[in-house]
Amino acid sequence: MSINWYPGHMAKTRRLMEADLKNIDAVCEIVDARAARSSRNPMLRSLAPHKPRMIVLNRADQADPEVSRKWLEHFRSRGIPAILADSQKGGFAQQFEKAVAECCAPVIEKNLKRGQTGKHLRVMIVGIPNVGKSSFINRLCGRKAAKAADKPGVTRHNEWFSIAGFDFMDTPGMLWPKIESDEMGYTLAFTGTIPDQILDREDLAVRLLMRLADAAPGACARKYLGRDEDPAPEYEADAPYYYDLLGKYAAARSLLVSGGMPDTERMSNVLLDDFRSGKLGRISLERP
Ligand SMILES: Nc1nc2c(ncn2[C@@H]2O[C@H](COP(=O)(O)OP(=O)(O)OP(=O)(O)O)[C@@H](O)[C@H]2O)c(=O)[nH]1
Ligand SMILES: [Mg+2]
Repeated sequence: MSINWYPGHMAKTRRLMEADLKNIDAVCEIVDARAARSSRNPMLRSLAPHKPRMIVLNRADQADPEVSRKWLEHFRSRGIPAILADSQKGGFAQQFEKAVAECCAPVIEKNLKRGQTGKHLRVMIVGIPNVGKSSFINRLCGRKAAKAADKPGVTRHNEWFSIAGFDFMDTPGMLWPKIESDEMGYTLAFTGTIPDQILDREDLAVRLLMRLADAAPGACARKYLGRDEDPAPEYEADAPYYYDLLGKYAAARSLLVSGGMPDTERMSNVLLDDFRSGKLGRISLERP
């Protein structure tokens, strides 16, 4: 696979971010709790190496809670303040403020020394596309301030939003120019970071089935076949077996093309949508 999705606006985003760095106190990276490795942008580390940073594991409602707890430990043990968030529900404001205070301790001290007690902390919210940056800000602001929608590439400009004590800068989702590893690229495709239009959804669905067999054994069998396990493999090779399985799920849901063959294309859409919307359960594709 060569996922090489780096539209022009991402290069522009990078330039704008660099220009705005002098105006901020901290960088808060929003990461997908279901894929906390692949959803971190390696470019961001080099972009602001000297700014205090923290991590929000968003979409925690869709991830395996036990795995998320391990990711929290992982980041905290490396000295990076981290919290879990469900930006559809909220309820993380206090924890977030505590984490910002932790990573901005030197800034807060400096402001106090200068007598600037009411000065807002300015936090740049960054992350890959569609991870929930704007939704996260909306939860903190308690209103639909920033535009958010279920597709990548919604936010197009840097924009400031304020609440008592804080200014947040929403930024467009940013990927890096070339996703080197196939596994990482597919993970980002499964979670909806890369638009499906540039990918073969059937191929993606078969690959997702292969990943789910490891990450959440039995989840698809329960959802689509009403049993705990998938039928045993009849083939040596993986891909034909999983393609066949996709057909079995399609048949069980009566998704058929004319002639009665399973409609694996429609089933691919169902599977990808179900995974992305959490209908297969709380599943984490990556562990620390
Ligand atoms: N289940 C769940 N859905 C979420 C969460 N956060 C965001 N979403 C959904 O994810 C979709 C994308 O959210 P946005 O806030 O637009 O994401 P973004 O990172 O700002 O996206 P871009 O601006 O396109 O980079 C929306 O449909 C949100 O409702 C979350 O914590 N849990
Ligand atoms: Mg956005």
